[in-house]
Amino acid sequence: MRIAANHIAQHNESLQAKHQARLHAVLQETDQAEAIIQKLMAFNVAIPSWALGTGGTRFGRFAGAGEPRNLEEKIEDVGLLHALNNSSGSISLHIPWDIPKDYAAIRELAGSFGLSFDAVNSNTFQDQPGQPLSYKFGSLQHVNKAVREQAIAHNIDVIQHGDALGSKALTVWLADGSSFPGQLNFRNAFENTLESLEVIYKALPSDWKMFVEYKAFEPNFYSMTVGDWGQSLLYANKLGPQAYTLVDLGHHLLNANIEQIVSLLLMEGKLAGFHFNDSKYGDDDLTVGSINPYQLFLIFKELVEGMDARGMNHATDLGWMIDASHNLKDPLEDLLQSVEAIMLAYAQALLVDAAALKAAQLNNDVTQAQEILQQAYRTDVRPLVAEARLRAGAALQPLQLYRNAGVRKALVDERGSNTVATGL
Ligand SMILES: [Mn+2]
Repeated sequence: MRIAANHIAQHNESLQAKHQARLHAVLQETDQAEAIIQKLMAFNVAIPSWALGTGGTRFGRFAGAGEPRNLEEKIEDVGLLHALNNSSGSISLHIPWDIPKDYAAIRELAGSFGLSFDAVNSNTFQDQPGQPLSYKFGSLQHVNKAVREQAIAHNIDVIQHGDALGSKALTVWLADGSSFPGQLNFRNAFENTLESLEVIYKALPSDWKMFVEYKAFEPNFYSMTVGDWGQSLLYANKLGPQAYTLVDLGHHLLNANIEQIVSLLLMEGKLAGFHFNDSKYGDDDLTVGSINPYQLFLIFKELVEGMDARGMNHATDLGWMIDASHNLKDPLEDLLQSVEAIMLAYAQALLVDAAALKAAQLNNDVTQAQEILQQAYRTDVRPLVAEARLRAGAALQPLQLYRNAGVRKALVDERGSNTVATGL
């Protein structure tokens, strides 16, 4: 299914007068509006292929309807999002769930929706049918060299699939670790993992990056072999200039100061990018901005400040991706909300008066520093984000158009009500 351009135009026309009035109000607040709109138009967030179906919890899964049945339909779904918001211009694939049968045809299909291929993700957190050796006790860390070699070969295979599609990064997230004290020798686990990553690193094309994602706990509950940003940074520094630390917002212990982590990783030139989601307790994988939008704003404030300090391009120099799971909502509606939350936080961060903040910091004017941040955070930037979409031919109100156009019903009619997205 595709949303016709004239359908979007009609939708925008019906909302135009109200939009202009709201835009006028925010233009009174800042003289940066035009620059912000340009940056918003250039910004894109990758959609992971596994977020297009219902995720479920470890207690059960309540399937949605009209879920994508194959890679082609996943690309179609991301194409729908991108047509609606002009900010979902790439898809992140998961191997082996999304192995293409025909690379050229898949590239052509993605191109027809204006999509490119973001980082490819390997999977050694579960055993695949027919796999000779098990990852029950880890993959790249495993005490048995043959298991490590199998996991290395899989990661190199993922690089080759990604390369054929035009991806430029491999994301490695390991479930490796231990659930009981004494189970694992920490140093041996680290050394085995490093040695394995070194072999994978050598297989990277020269214009590729390796993203080393960390996670504090789960599925292992005593130790994780890439458990925090310090450990990830150790691996990345030892591996070399193509290796970076990937931050997933849900992969920290409760109340960790993620914005400070981001700031220091950027300072070191080792921040790969982001997996966006939101959480209340652990790795909840909820809709971005649904629980703590202020934290998201503070993170973006550090991203903008840190990237500007290094002269980086906001849109292209880091990897931006959603990594969420949808148990209750329509996945496409959830993703529209998540992308919107990211764009709003980015726009608010761009609004921060950096010079005034620096002056307040140098004067130890704590009150004024807080005022400057909250002035930006409390400005209603929704009209700026909507204007960026309007200029790009996308929808002023993507979620409203998605519902009014009956997109989910059309997908159910086409795919059936009992589909289960591949890989889930
Ligand atoms: Mn992640």
